Amino acid sequence: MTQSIIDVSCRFLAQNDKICLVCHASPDGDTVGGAFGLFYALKSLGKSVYVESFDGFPEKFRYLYPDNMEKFEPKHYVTVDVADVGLLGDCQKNLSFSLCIDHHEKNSIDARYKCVDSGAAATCEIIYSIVKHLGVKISRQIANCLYTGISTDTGCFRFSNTTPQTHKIAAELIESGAKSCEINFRLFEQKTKARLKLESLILKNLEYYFGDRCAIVFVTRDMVRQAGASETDFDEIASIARSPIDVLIGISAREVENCQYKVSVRSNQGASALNVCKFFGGGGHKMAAGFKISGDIETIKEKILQKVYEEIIH
Ligand SMILES: [Mn+2]
Repeated sequence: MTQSIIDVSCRFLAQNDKICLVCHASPDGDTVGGAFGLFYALKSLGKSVYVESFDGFPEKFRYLYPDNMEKFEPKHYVTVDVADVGLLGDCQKNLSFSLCIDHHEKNSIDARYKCVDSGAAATCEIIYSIVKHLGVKISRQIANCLYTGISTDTGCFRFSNTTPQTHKIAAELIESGAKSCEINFRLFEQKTKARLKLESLILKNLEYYFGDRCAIVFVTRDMVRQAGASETDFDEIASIARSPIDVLIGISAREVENCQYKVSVRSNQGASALNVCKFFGGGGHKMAAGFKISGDIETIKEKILQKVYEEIIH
């Protein structure tokens, strides 16, 4: 990312006040961590600032946000980790945005200033540069926020978006007091009972095909009910089907409405999840893609397996 975009963004933030930072729907660690990292930095400069999430802030990020936040009529809206207005609440969609800070490849937010770097593993990497450039000392609180975002979006530094720069920033955040072990334990090891029950049902129903090179599972509404799972229990659930050692393509099809399925496809080196999903009108990244389909389980399964067969036997 060019330094000048950071310069422009910092000049805007330094020269303006009464700022509302906006998070995306189903807020994750990057949007919440990024927004609050910047929130604490701007607060330390004496600014009036608050964070808005129309979807609320998940309990699992309770350690990142303050008990009370004073709201006011903002002069400026700044989006954090929001790729598209479709990820905002109805009352936010038509706001005029002063600054957009993001790392998604396709960012369609209409903002006066755009600070978008698709080479960054997380929006929190960009916020890190902004905070440093603003001359704000990275406090322990800011460090915890930014570390949470980076660890979230890199799947604990396992995904291919992780760069040497990612590790360098993470190291500096730990030096500034980020509680990396505690955060990673919370994010990647600790689970609700409902989530564990859901995982056990998924493992029980996982089917293998093509000499174990494909694993597929249908997550029905009945299974979700049985587990007592809620929306947050589905984070990264699609990766379970890809985890068995010989699997090239792992598929999880979640029933969202009666006989309507949201299909998540994950692939390992040597196969493209995206190829499979494109055929069904979906999209995504090479190793992680998805699509929607309706019908009965057996018919859908047959169609998907046919396409997977073509993808892995070519
Ligand atoms: Mn992100």
